[in-house]
Amino acid sequence: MAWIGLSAFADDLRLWYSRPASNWTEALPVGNSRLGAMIYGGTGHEELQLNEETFWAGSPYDNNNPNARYVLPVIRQLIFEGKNREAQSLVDANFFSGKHGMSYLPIGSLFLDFEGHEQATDFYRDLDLSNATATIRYKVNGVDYVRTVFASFADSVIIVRMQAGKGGELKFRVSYDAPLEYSVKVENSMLSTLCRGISLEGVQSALRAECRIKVLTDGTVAESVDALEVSGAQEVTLYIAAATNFVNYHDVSGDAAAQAERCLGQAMQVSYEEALDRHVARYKELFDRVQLTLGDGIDKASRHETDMRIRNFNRGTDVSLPALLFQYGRYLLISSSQPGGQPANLQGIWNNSVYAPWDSKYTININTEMNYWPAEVANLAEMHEPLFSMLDDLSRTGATTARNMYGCRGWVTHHNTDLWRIAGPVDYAAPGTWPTGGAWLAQHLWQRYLFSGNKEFLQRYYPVLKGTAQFFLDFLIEHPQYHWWVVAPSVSPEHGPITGGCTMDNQIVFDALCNTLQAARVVGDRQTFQDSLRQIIDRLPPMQIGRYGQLQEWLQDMDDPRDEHRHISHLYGLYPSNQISPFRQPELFQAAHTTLEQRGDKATGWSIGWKINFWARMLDGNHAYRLICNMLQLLPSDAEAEKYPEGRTYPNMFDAHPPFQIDGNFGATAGIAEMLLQSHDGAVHLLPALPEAWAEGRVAGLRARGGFEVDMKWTGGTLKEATVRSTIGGTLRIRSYVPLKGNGLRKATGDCPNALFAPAEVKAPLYSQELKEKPQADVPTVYEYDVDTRPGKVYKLKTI
Ligand code: FUC
Repeated sequence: MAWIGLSAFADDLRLWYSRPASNWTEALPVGNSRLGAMIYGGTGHEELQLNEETFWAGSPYDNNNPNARYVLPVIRQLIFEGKNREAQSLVDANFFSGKHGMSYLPIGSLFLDFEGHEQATDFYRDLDLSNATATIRYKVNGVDYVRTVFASFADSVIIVRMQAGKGGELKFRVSYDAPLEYSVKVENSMLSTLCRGISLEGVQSALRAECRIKVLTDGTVAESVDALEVSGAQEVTLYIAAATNFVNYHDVSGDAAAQAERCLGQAMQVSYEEALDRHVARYKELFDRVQLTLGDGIDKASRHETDMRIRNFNRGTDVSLPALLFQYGRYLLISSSQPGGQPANLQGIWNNSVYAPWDSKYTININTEMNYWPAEVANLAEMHEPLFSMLDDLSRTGATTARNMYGCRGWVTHHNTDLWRIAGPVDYAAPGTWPTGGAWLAQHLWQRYLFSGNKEFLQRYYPVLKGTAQFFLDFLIEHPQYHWWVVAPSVSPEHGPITGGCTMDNQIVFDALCNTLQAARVVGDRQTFQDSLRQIIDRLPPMQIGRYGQLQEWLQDMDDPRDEHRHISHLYGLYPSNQISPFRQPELFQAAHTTLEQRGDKATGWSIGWKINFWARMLDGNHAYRLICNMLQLLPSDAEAEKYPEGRTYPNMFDAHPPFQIDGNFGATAGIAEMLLQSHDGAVHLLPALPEAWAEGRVAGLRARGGFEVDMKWTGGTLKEATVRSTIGGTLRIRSYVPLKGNGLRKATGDCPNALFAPAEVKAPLYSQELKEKPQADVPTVYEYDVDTRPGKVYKLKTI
């Protein structure tokens, strides 16, 4: 039996602990997108809490209220007359269906009970991000026991391998329980379980989850009514397969039992060793694309348990923990979002509650987008695919919503959706009146194109992107006072009144129309359509700078400089979009800076994740790092949230809103990447926001827009060398704080050399009458170079 020793390398990619988990946020997640398990690692009593990504409450339904169409003109009139409360009441009465979205459900837990193992010694458990396996080991009466768990990326099962250091010593009970109505059958060394979904808000339940738990062993297996008893074994392999009858958002005619059995049958055709090899090989193909070392490569901190590292992080001696956080986000995305599967929801795929916070569904006024921010830059483009497939679905359900509720072409989605791809407004007016969710999500299609240059991909998804623009061409209305074309009714997400033309909407509409226009040119759509987009783009509101020097959140200058609300939606234009750039609109950049200062550094988990990215875009590495410090504060458990009000990371490194939401993990991964590499304005910026705390380091495999892949090394806080691989050719414009030399490198001249990610043409900002002086931004000096690249070629750059 090979023990994993404790090493002291900064690149150590393990989360490890000397005790079993005592609650869910101490348990460790494995997943292959379809199946997920939270592993507690108990010695006497082990629990694997299980999920299957398509097990949700309800059945196909929609949540459109066609009354909206009839009251829409009145609501708009009220908003333009400043009667926002009256408008809100009308929205509340006519836009909602009483259906708030179905919840994502757990499929139960597998229990392993080892009598006499309660008092174990030499306990160790880990999750190894380098090979996506979890290990538990301990000693009882001088005998070593080891358990290895992985959710196979090659086969659609979870495999648990148990070994004893001495023949015949393994003896345990296998059982199952679930928080929902279920039944268990036992035969052929296998538990077959059936778990029923739930009805919610009048939507009948249609889904059932079938699970198969099969034991293979060199010992014996006895069967009781609802459990298996394994004894006299030295080795046991346990296979877990599960499936539901979900086929797609309008079809639930699948055969769950047959599918679970097919997965089990296929997985059992190969030996355990081969299954493990295949799993690890498939995973490494994705995970190993990016390496990040912070510090000098050797770090004493990684000798400490992960929860201790988080607890101590703010003492400032653990340089490499953010690298583990970065890679954990990549691990979680690989584990929760595989091609052909569902997109990662609010909790990825890991949920133990029938009534999870916010139903563990898709909140698309920030959270679902944030889940996918790392996909391209952190070199996991394939993981983006489930989101694209959801966009395909939403473009259909959302077309019905657009037509029935607003009488518009194209498609629309509001601030939430679920497995059934509802597109109507959810909850009530204040958060739910927001018809720009689908358009934001759809910008991921354009980003995928910018990172890959893949025209076939763009052609394939062009109708989805175009559908968002078509919706706005019909839906936008001229504001009678300002004469700009605005979205009304709407809200600045979860903040402020029902309104028209809030800044985030203006920015999202700008992207939806401009990016569709650029895509239309690539795929060769009609000139008349392109002209109609151009005309409206010219009539959108500009970004405005208010009396406190802030970027205005609304058309009216009504921001409160003491407001610390977690949503900073009007900075969408700074990140993830690039409408506010230090190099092109220094005044807007400064206004965004003022807004960030006003909102402060304290926030919920995902909001901290967003702020890391914002400060990276501010080119302020030390401030971005301060936000990482705020995120890496231990919250031992939800029960202790009051005692640890600043806690934002659980012992298992899941991000704490609190409660657990996975978006913060993904926001952190994207933010760390954004600190090291940015690609906006047609330029690839090397080390744009490196904090002093990361004076030494190296990174390999980050992706930039324009199809470039970048490796970098730095010492003393300064870039030393970089390697850029070009996948599709084209002009590479490099931005750096230090002068560079390299083959073919020449001083940059002219504008936007790379048509693939040229800067957005944003209107000049407007200033408040009360603002005495134009904001002046302190934009650092950069060196800019151009290289003409060829596909497949590598370009080596060094500092002079
Ligand atoms: C948005 C946020 C909340 C929470 C929820 C799931 O509504 O405002 O903070 O993250 O999504």
